[in-house]
Amino acid sequence: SNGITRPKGHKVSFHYNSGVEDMHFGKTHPMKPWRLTLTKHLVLGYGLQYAMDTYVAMPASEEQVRAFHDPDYVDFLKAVSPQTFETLCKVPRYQRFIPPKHEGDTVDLGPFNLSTSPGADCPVFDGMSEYLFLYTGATLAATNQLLTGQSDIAINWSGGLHHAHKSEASGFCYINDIVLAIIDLLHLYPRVLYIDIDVHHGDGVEEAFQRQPRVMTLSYHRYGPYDETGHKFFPGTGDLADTGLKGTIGEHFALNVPIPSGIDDRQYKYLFESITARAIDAYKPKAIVLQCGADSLGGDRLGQFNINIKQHGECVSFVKKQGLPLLILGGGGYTARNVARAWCHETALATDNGSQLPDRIPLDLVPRPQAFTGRAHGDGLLFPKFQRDHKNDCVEAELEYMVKRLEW
Ligand code: VJV
Ligand code: CA
Ligand code: ZN
Repeated sequence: SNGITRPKGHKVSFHYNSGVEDMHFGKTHPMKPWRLTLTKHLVLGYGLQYAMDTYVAMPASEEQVRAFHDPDYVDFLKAVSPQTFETLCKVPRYQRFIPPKHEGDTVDLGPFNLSTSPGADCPVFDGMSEYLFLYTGATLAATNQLLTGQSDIAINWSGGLHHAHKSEASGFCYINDIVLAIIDLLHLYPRVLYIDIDVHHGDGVEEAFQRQPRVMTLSYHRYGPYDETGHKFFPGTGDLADTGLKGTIGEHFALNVPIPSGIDDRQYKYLFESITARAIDAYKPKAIVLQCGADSLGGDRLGQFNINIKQHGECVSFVKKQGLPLLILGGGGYTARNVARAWCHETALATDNGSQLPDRIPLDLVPRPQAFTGRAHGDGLLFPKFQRDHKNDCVEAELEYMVKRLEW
């Protein structure tokens, strides 16, 4: 036996549709859906499917997506492809969604911040429409699994696209599956806590719930002054002082933890555990949504933190320990082999198999494709000796200040 067992006392489900894997945002675009293929193969290679219920997700319906998004935007997303984009752009009702052109813009933007230019953050690519409704469908299926009490923890690594707005795509995100999930959870739970450990600020989720107190959003992210190129780290929001929309009953129900580059495991653990514990203690949520963006790992192509897989996973364990219904989602992550390692490890933690994964995949396990050699990826180790290649700008006093500041 491989030692993988079902967790005692709680049920875990895994929601996924491999249809998301074949997509290409563009040749050198940082978002690589095949990182999800790697993740799936590691999860199956270690036999973690025996520790949870696995479901093939159906695509979300347009009606489900309209629970948050503008109906015109949903229609556009359903119909768009590289072939139809130009014609759709000319439809009069979409004209009001064309963003104004800023000075120095290198790409031409169409309605909803979508574009067919190769350098765009949110390109229109072949199969895009299918991709969007599939990752959203998996998140909604996972959510439903929690709502019906069939799972205590539900996982969708293809979800977690936190930047999408009501009628605008942003930062590789088109449909905000997280907002849709939280809207569903609010039908049953009076208070939902959203926690976001992606290296980017979870602006789309924060914005969606900034006017109301039934959702608390808590994002940990890279934030700071302008860099060498004169740009702020994307999306440039999420200051410590931003705590929900002033003058509404939503004020004080958003929390932001802006972090300098190079934060290490010890510093991150201190921030994450003290602030998250304090938030849960004060807010007493009835369900938690955890966005596990893996771009906060050291060595990420876009990220600037020095967190190792072990600490990233400890965030998941810390949240799981609260014993509340938990929706676990993916998000960013641009060094594909590390994304797969982290999310496989976190699937193991969710199912209480965290200590059962050897560095190398046991070969005698299950039938698997020929290509599977029993090595993880790259150096073949699940926990590579790697990382710490970002300049550490973290000032201990600053971290201390944030924890104090956020105590209320
Ligand atoms: O920094 C930005 C915005 C610009 C304008 C658009 N150009 C392409 C880049 C600069 C200001 N966007 C960020 C978006 C990050 C999204 C993160 C998403 C998540 O992890 O939080 C959740 C899934 C950004 N950083 C790097 C790039 N864009 C980038 C985009 C490309 C690219 C290289 C870098 C798009 C296409 C191609 N290369 C070919
Ligand atoms: Ca974040
Ligand atoms: Zn990110």
